[in-house]
Amino acid sequence: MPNNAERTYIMVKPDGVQRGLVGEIIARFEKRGFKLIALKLEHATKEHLEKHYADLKDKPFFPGLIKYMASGPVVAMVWEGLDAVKTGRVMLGATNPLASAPGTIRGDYALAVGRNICHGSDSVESAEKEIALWFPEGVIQHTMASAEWVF
Ligand code: RTP
Repeated sequence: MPNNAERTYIMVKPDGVQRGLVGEIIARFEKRGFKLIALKLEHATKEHLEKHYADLKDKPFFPGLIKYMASGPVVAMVWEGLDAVKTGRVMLGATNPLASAPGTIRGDYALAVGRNICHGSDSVESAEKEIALWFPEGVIQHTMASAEWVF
């Protein structure tokens, strides 16, 4: 991984998968210049999702969040590139789609905070934990034949 690159965990939530937005979301990250490191479709268990959202366990919406996230498969991905964590969050848009700017994924495709299509790590530290949780098998190392400015 280049010195200036970081990795982020991006997930298409069950509503994004059901609505056929997987390709659109992948395309946005590819076109922006990020490098795909890992990808899989997974129907996560409630126990697994409770680990992913452990920081929110005391929130009133936690049970509903877990039920929603366990309602169907998600697409788990790792993307790498310059400022991947922060830029990934910008590309997703604000958590509540009512506040998400047009042009962002949520701002273009979502209306409700409880059905906001996608997830992105909020810090490098969270990304490391989330990548380890969703890809315990590890991720493959590969190089792409591309110009060095494509991260
Ligand atoms: P995410 O982890 O999914 O990327 O979302 P986030 O960091 O932008 O927001 P966070 O506060 O961590 O919330 C996680 C997810 O919980 C759902 N949520 N529902 N008031 C509510 O009903 C409510 N608030 C949050 C959303 O699906 C949010 O993405």
